[in-house]
Amino acid sequence: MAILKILQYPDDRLHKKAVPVTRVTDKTRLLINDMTETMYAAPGIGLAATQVDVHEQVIVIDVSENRDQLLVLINPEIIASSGFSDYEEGCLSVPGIYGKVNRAESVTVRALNTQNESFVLEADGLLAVCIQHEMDHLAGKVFVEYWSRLKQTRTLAKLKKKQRSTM
Ligand code: QAP
Ligand code: CO
Repeated sequence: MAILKILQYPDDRLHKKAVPVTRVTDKTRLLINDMTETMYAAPGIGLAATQVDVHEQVIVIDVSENRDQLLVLINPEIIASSGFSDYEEGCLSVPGIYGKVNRAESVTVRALNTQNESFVLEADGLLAVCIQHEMDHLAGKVFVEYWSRLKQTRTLAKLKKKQRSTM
């Protein structure tokens, strides 16, 4: 296993659109193992392949308290959604920046597991928010891009300042 480098916002590669995995193979499972290790080490609750510069539709998530309920979503599709929520979100690609995004409260997702089998999952609460956040990454969208122009400009300034101070 290996810890992968996580792309840091702003980076054009975070805007690439991920392609579906044609067949889940050992190569896919290797990527998933590395992404899982990277997410737990960060530590984070979700990571999309886009964030490690692999533009395939693969997501790992673990929102559990004990960090022992890994969820892998390959080629995820939201087939139903309802309600509204506005959780305070963060992102491993945008460290130190947190803010609310309007999302669905519950989602039903269809995806493939690591054995190339299709399954359906109903999620709500933090898990539902996390699934939507990570699926946005696969579509090339970062959560701060939902914010107003003003708030995005301030966010970029803050990130730039932080970059300078850690050089
Ligand atoms: C996405 O984000 C998420 O700023 C996953 O300094 C987050 O794992 C979806 C992290 C919240 C819904 C709600 C962020 C770690 C981790 C930071 C993460 C940081 C260190 C973010
Ligand atoms: Co993120």
